[in-house]
Amino acid sequence: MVTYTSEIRDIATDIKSMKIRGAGKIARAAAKVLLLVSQHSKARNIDSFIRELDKTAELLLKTRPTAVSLPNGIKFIMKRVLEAKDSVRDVDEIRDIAGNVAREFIKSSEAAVKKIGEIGAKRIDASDVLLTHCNSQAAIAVIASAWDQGKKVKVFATETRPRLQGRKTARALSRRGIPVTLIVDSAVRYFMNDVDKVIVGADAVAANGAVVNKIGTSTIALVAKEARTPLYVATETYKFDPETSIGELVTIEERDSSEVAPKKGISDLKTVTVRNPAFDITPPEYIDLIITEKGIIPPQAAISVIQQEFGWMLFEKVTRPRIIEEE
Ligand code: RI2
Repeated sequence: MVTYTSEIRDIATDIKSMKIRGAGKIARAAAKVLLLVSQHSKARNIDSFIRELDKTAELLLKTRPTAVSLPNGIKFIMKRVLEAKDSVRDVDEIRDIAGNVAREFIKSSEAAVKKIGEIGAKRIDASDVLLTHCNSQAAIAVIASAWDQGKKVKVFATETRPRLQGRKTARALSRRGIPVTLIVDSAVRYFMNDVDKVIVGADAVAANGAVVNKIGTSTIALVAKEARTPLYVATETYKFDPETSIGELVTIEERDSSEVAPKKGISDLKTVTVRNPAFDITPPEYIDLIITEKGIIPPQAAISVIQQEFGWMLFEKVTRPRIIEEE
């Protein structure tokens, strides 16, 4: 039996309800859960402890299906724990190792966002007008870092229906003194000729360089292409999806209709169906650069990142880190 404290359950529920959201943040929250399980586990032996981590991973992976940062973060931690399994003396030692690896993941994930900001800011010119969509810590890091270097950028932020996360972006940028114009998603084409660069985050990057991000990103990319406005994606390398290199498709999360229209009055009408996909896919031809913490790459180089970062995972068909057999 896994000892789930209320804190652990709350984090899982908050990821599902999107109280905790953003691909990077949910990966860090998942790592924190594994850290808490390691601290609270009452497992008497090494195998039982690993089984507890595995069960917890299963619970976490059910929360949100699209952002690959979540399974990649979990697999990173599980891999390190399993590597240590045969050389530890007892369950306390493996618990310590699991906790330390989870802490290490959280720290390196935060450092990656900062680094993306520094690297990405080099591609922003003084007085650029930028456009961003949804609420991405990585994209905000680039904008904020450019601003901190004295580049007097201005930003269009889309409100991002249906959950209006663009308002969070407007708030975050405004707190730094950055001028922001908040627009409805459908005004993107109206303003695109005033924009120098589009910068968005990612929930997953496929082996062919396609980027999965908040619904509406691919439409913005289309409009940017028409206006010859470059589109940059800011993303940590742990959002690259190794399974796409063996032909797996990224699952697009479809959320409840109530986020789009109230159940009473609209979505209860007999002939009305409400659809609410949370993400879409922007093909590589619409992406100019991908800014990662390891450097800037063209989307076509995504496969190299996957080989370098996740070579160990390739050809291991792991939809969840089921490492040891059920009892
Ligand atoms: P960071 C978000 O997904 C948005 O799609 C955003 O662009 C992406 O995660 C990356 O965010 P959601 O959780 O990791 O709001 O850059 O559905 O913060």
